[in-house]
Amino acid sequence: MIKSEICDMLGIEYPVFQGGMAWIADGKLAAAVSNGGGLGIIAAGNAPGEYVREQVRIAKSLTSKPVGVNIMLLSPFADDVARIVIEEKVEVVTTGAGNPSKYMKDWKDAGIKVIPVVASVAMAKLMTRLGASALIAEGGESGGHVGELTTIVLVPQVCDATTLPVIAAGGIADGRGVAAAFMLGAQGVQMGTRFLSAYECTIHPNYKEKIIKATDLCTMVTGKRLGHPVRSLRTQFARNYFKAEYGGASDEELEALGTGALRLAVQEGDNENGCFLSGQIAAMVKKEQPAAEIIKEVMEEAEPILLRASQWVK
Ligand code: TUI
Repeated sequence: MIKSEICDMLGIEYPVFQGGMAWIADGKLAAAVSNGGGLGIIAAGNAPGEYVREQVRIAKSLTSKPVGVNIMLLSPFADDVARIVIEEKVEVVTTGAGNPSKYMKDWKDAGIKVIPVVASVAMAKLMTRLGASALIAEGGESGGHVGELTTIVLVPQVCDATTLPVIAAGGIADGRGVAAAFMLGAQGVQMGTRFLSAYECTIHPNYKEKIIKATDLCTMVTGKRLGHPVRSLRTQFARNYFKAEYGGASDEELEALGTGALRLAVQEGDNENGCFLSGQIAAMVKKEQPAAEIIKEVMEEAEPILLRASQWVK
């Protein structure tokens, strides 16, 4: 059994976080992951604070285990959500797509464990200084908002820059990825794309099918021109957006193209206008299965790989 410091710190059985996927990671999915021994995380995304409060209450009605909330810092509702996680006594807050410095003191005073996503060494150092409990080092193989560095390059540098436990994210969907993350110095993993295939993940069936049928070169990054690069499946929508981006569309036209695209993918399975966020590892997601089974399977796969690694040492 693979146990690490992060398991004791958070009171979880397996060092596995479920990524806070906007429009996707609701209270039901988070509770299923937490009941399976990982850390389930509700995504605030761009949703109003009251939606997040409702999802926290749903999760807490379904599990007695700790549950986290991911705050997407580009959201117009980030301030509201930052307050609501305190009111709802959420145990763990993760943050994404920005710098959470201005909230850190209030969260820490409320006893919340703050685990920011960092995409650079500078951010890792800053978050360590401001009292984060751990760090998620997310490489650009991940789905959604992406940084510049890959997981294999980012994780060891973040490990060197901090004394905190590091959770690796981006490109991890099976035991080999978990073992590799541990080899790089991480002591836990966060997976997003793999949990898209969980039974308890209530995305549109078209979305699940696209993930399960995905192949190695199935994702692309759009949005760089407006400063918010996002990795998604290489659908007609993504190609059209990319063409508009580099074909002279105005900023306003690009904003209009992107508006509502995540919701259209998740709720309507809209092939033409939906933006199906996905990590590069989608090709390795093979079937629908319960969240608890995913966690157990991935961690059990990692064990013999980690044990075997020492055979090469002569
Ligand atoms: O946040 C994510 N992934 C996301 S958020 C999202 S919703 C969205 N919608 C429209 C535009 C943009 C996002 C979909 N997927 N992952 C965590 C993550 N955070 N990856 C990289 C970062 C990051 C990047 C820069 C964290 C901190 C950072 O610091 C920059 C700074 O402010 O110095």
